[in-house]
Amino acid sequence: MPLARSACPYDCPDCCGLLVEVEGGRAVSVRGDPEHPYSRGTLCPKMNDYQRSVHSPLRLTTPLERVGPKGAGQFRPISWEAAVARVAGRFREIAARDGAEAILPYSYAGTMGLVQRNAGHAFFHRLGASRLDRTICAAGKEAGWKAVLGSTLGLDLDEAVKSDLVVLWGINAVATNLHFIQRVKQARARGAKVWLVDTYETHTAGVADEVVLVRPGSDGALALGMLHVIDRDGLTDRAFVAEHVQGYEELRRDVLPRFAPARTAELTGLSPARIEDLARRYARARAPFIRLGNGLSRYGNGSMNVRCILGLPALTGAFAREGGGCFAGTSSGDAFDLSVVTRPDLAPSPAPRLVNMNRLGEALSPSFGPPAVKALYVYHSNPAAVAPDQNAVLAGLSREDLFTVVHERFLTDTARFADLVLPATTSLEHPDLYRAYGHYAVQRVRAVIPPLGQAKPNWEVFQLLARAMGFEDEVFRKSADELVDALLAAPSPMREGLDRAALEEGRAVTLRLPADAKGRFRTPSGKMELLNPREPRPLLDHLPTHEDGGSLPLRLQTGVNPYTLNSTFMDREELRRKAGGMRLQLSPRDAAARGLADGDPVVAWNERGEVRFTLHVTPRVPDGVAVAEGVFWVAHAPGERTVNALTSQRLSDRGGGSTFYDTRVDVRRAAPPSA
Ligand SMILES: Nc1nc2c(c(=O)[nH]1)N[C@H]1C(S)=C(S)[C@@H](COP(=O)(O)OP(=O)(O)OC[C@H]3O[C@@H](n4cnc5c(=O)[nH]c(N)nc54)[C@H](O)[C@@H]3O)O[C@H]1N2
Ligand SMILES: Nc1nc2c(c(=O)[nH]1)N[C@H]1C(S)=C(S)[C@@H](COP(=O)(O)OP(=O)(O)OC[C@H]3O[C@@H](n4cnc5c(=O)[nH]c(N)nc54)[C@H](O)[C@@H]3O)O[C@H]1N2
Ligand code: SF4
Ligand SMILES: [Mo]
Repeated sequence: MPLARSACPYDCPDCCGLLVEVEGGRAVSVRGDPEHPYSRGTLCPKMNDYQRSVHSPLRLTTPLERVGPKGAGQFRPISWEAAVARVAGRFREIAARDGAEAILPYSYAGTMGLVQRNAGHAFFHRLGASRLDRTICAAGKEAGWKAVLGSTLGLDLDEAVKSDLVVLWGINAVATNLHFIQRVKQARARGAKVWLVDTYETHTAGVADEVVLVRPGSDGALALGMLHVIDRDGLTDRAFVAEHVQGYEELRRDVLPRFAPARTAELTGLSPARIEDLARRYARARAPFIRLGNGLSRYGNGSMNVRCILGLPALTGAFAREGGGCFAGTSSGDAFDLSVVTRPDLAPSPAPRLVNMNRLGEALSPSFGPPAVKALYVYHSNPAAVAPDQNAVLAGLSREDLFTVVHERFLTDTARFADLVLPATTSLEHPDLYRAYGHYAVQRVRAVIPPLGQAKPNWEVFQLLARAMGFEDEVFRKSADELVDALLAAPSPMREGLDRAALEEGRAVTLRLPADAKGRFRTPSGKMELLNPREPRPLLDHLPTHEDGGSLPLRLQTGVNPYTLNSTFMDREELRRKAGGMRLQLSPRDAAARGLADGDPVVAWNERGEVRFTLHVTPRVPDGVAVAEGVFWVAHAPGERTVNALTSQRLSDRGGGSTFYDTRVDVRRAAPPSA
C-alpha cells in the first residue's frame, strides 16, 4: 500500500513527520515517520489516529448560510459561487460605507504551514482591512526574551542532552513538547537532574527529580531571589559577566538587595531555605539548561518574569558552556522571507489600525472604533472558545449587524455564529511548507488525498475572494505550490547546502545554524542586556507587588490538556473523554472549605462569568490554586460557557500578550439541573 509523507500541521513545537497510508483516495492510517530527524517515528496520543479527524463524519463539506438566529447553528448549503459573491459584495459595501478598516480578519494557528497559515495577509492588506495583532500565544514571552537577548538565535534542543541540570520552567512538556522529553530522559540517563517549576503538579512532574511549585506569576521574584543568593555567595561568573552582561552592577546595587530569601519566600510561597538551596545548586551545576515554557509569561508581569529568569544564565555564564543556556523557541523563522506570502507592501499607507486579538471582545463591541467592526472573517481559529473573556466575544458575535464568515473544518463554537461557513481542507488535502519552533527541520508537503467534498484550502479561498474583488495583483494568481517555490527561492544563509532533492521528495531536512549561534548575543551592545536602555525599567521593581487586582481567593490555571490542542481535537469524542471532560481541580483543603467533594458539579465564577465543571479533588494542586485543563467547545460543556468566560482581555506588561493564567475565581456547588 502506498505510503505518503506529510507533517503534523498543529501548533506544537515538535512538527512531527507523518507517514500516511492512502487507499482509494482515503487516509486509512497515520503514523510517525521513523526517518524524521527530530520526532523519529513517534507521535503524541492526539495524532496517532489523525485519519479519524480527516474523515470525520462531522467534517464540513459544503459552504453553508445561516437560516436561524446567530449561534443556533442552523444553516443550509449554498454553492461556492454564491458564497464568494456574497462575501465580496458585503466587503465592497462595508468598505464603501464605513471604510475597509471596519473589516477585521481573525486567524491564528489552526495550521502552521507557512502558506496556508498566512494565506489571508496579502488579501486583507490589499483590501485595507484592520490588521490583527497576533499576540494570543507567546507575545509576552517573546518581548521578555527580546529585551535581554534581542535577536539572539535559539539553540538546538539537543543541547539539553549535554546538560547536567535541565529546568523545565513553566512548561508542561509531557503534553506540549513530547519529543523534548525524550531528550530530557537522555540527559537524565547521563546523570542530569531535572527540575520542574510550575504552579501545580502537572503530568510533567513524572519526569522530574524535583518539583518546585511557585505562586502563580511569581517566577520573576524567584529568579531574583536566586540571583541574590548566587551573587551574595560569590557564585557569579565574574569573567563571563564582565565580557557578556550589561547591567550587572545596577542589578546588584538596585534590585538584588530587595530579594533576600525571606522576602522572596513571601512572594513565591517557597521557604527561604529552599530558595537558598535551589540557587546554590543551579549556580554549581556545570551547564544548567532552562527550557522556558509559556505558562509564566501569561500574566500582567509575564514579560518581566522572562527577563528576570534570563538573569540566571547571565550571572552564571551558562551559555558559555556545552549543554548550558536557555531555550524559548528556535529561530527557524529566519530561514524564510514570509513577505513573499504576506505581502505587507500591498497595504495602504498609512497602515490601517492594529487590533490586538486578545481584545476581540472589545473590538466587537458596537462602541469600538470608529469605525466599529462590521465584518469579521475567521479562518483556522476558534475565537469563541480560545479568546479570553468569552462573554464579551459571544456578545460581539451575536450582533445582528456584524457580518461573520468562518472558514473551518468543523462546526466549531465560532462557526455556529457565522453568517457564512466555508468548508476547509485538512493538512492531508493541501500542500505547504512547514518549519518548527522546537527544532530546525523543515519539510515540504504535498496533498496526499483529494479535498473532502467541496472543502478548500485557505489559500484557494483567498484566491477566489481576490478575483471576486477584482484584485489583479500577480500574487493571487500563484498556486500554493508556487508560493512554496517562491519561499524556497529567496536566499537565506540558514538554507545553504540544504538537500533540495530530499526536500522535494517530502523529507524533513535540517536547517543550518551558524557555528557561532550559541554564545553570540545579537543585541545592540553584543551583550545580554539585563539593563536595557530601550526599556523603561531595569529588572523589575514593580514585580513583587504585582497583582491582578482581583480579590477572589483562587488563582485559576487554564492549562493545556494532553489529549487535545487548544480547541482542536474537541471534535473527537474519544479524545474528549480521555481529556477527562470539563474538570476543575482543587486541593483537598480548598474543596473541604467549600463543603465540596470529588465529583460534585461546581461553578467557577468571577466578575466576568460563570462556568460549570465537575470537581476533581487532588493533592497535586496546592491550596489557593484551581486548575482547568483544556479549551472545550461550548457545545460539549455541562453549562453555557467554557473556561475563557473567566479569563480577561487584559494584556501582559510588554508585547500585548495574553494573560490567561492571571485569573482569580471562586468556586461553589452548582445548583442541580432544573427538571
Ligand atoms: N497537548 C497539547 N499540546 C499543546 C497545546 C495543547 O493545548 N495541548 N497547545 C500548544 C500551544 S498553542 C502552546 S502555546 C504550547 C504551550 O505549551 P507550554 O509552554 O507548556 O505552556 P502552557 O501549557 O500554557 O503552560 C505551561 C505550564 O505553565 C504553568 N504555569 C502557569 N502559570 C505559571 C507560573 O506563574 N509559573 C510557572 N512556573 N508555571 C506556570 C502551567 O500550569 C502549565 O503547566 O503548547 C502547545 N502544545
Ligand atoms: N483558557 C485558555 N485559552 C487559550 C489557551 C489556554 O492555554 N487556555 N491557549 C491559547 C493559545 S497558546 C493559543 S495559540 C490559542 C490558539 O487558538 P487557535 O489558533 O484558534 O486554536 P484552535 O483552538 O486549535 O483552533 C484552530 C481551528 O482551526 C481549524 N483548522 C485547522 N486547520 C485548518 C485549515 O487548514 N484551514 C482552516 N480554515 N481551518 C483550519 C481547526 O478545525 C480549529 O477549529 O488559544 C489560546 N487560548
Ligand atoms: S501535536 Fe505535536 S507531538 Fe503531536 S504529532 Fe503533532 S507535532 Fe507531534
Ligand atoms: Mo499557543
